[in-house]
Amino acid sequence: MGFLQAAPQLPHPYRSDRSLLALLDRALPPGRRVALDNDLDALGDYAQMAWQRACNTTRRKPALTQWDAWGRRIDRIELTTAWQEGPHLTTRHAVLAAGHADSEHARLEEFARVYLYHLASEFYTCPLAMTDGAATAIKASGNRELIDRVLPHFLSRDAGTFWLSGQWMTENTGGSDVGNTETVARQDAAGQWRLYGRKWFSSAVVGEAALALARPEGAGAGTAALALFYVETMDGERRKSELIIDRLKDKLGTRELPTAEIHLEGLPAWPLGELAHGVRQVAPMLNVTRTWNAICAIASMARAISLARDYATQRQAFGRPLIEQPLHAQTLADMQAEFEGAFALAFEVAHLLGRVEHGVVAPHEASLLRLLTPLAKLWTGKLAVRICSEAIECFGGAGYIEDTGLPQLLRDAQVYAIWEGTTNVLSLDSLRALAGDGPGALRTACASWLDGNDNMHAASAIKQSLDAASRWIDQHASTRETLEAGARGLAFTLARCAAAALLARHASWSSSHGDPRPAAALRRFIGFGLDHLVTPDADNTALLSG
Ligand code: MFK
Repeated sequence: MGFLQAAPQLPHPYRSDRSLLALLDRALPPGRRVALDNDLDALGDYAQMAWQRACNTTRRKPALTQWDAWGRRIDRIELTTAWQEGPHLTTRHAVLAAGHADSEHARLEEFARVYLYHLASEFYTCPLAMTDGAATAIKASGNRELIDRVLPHFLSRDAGTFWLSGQWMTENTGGSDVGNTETVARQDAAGQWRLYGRKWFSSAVVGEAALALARPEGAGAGTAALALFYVETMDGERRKSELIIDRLKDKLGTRELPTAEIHLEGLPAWPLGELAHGVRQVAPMLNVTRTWNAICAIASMARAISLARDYATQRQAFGRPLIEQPLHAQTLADMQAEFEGAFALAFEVAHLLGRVEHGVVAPHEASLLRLLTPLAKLWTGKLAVRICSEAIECFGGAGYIEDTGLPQLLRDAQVYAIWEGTTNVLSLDSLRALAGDGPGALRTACASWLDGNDNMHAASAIKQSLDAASRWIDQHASTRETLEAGARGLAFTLARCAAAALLARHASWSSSHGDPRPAAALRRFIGFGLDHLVTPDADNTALLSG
């Protein structure tokens, strides 16, 4: 046998992640930091084990069996090993419970766990995100009976009592335009609400509960007439007969995740609140799941870079390791710099969410959270695809080979730009946030993050891009079509400005603690440019005609 290339090794995802370690040291009081360490260490161990296990076993997919041998409808879904382990990992390490603890740092501590657990969980984090979002929306509804019934299950620290919740919004009529929802809610003779309709993307169908949008019978058309309902899916050990699983989706990625098409044929349901404005009621859930999306996106970037960097130290080409080849080293450094900006923004959203929920914020910070949430989601979703694509190229042909485990990183990353709203839908959502106090809140925040910073170049580049964005908004404020056509460029500009200012704050802290690397990342990040504004063409018809 001739030359054999060693496989890339995954460094410990917690102990080797200097961005996460430094963030927690900077942001958490020492007592909380120490208390968190055991869970993060254990989740890092699990992630390392799961990577090894995936490398050494044949990949499995969930399987749906609709009928038993005797003709009874059973809709049984067999899950992969990581999914079977999901409830135990989640409850043992308080992945969800931590986020609802009574502390302004609760969300930061939750999302540090999510970041480490995500890839090892094989996207079990998708229904966990839904469960976290459902817990948040139910709390916000103030529905005491429901809060007392479900929160002990959703936030349980015991796998035996833990429940997963889904979010059933998407229908054939639209993943984005949920105002077209066709599912109907009807009251039976006993006054019980029941749902009838088809839900097209149900990623938590193995769960015990869900929040579902439906149109009460006789209500008008459009978004405002929709109501938000809570449903339970199980009758003891059996799935309720009014919930029928039609099939599992055959997806580009996230194949361990049993995403299903389902029918509701009179499933009992309970309204969360008033029988209208369901989208307004589900919005707290959307904003939480979009934060999960951003954290999961940076987890994919971290994994891709970590493997590519390890490989670059071992793989020799043209007489030296790849890491010593100037262009390869530059490519890895560029990926790292973009990742550090994305990391800073995603975790700021996570921390801010907890601070807003606990009322420990400056006056502008609730509006800031409303704006940064879609910005972080849309920008990290796209960046994850770019970084994962670049990373698999770092392995040459090996990166294109299925059983290296590398192509899966790219296929899975594509979901971040789609799940919980596409890039364009999120760009339009950021216009909603900008219509309020968003622009002022972002300027105030960037100024405070840059306060006392001696990197004049970064401060000036951020200010220039924010000024350009403000001029752009003023210029197009009265032309809705133009504003919408340019919303993506505007959103990318604002996301990058916020990320750069946060990275500057972190670089300043790191430099004073003896680590110059975040400052180097900031220089590269600014070097890529912050301004992505494009003036949309007044008339795209000519360009788009066949
Ligand atoms: C990981 C595994 C993945 C597996 C594969 C998955 C593949 C993909 C499956 C999917 O389908 S994911 C897609 C999930 N769908 C979405 O995320 C919804 C996308 N659409 C939107 O986000 C729309 O913006 C939205 C439906 C929320 C609203 O659009 P509308 O119908 O035009 O409603 P409208 O009138 O603008 O907003 C209704 C209310 O909600 C307003 O408040 P008021 O009633 O007080 O006026 C809005 O201000 C409020 N609202 C909307 N978005 C909000 C919000 N409030 C707070 N935060 C937000 N983000």
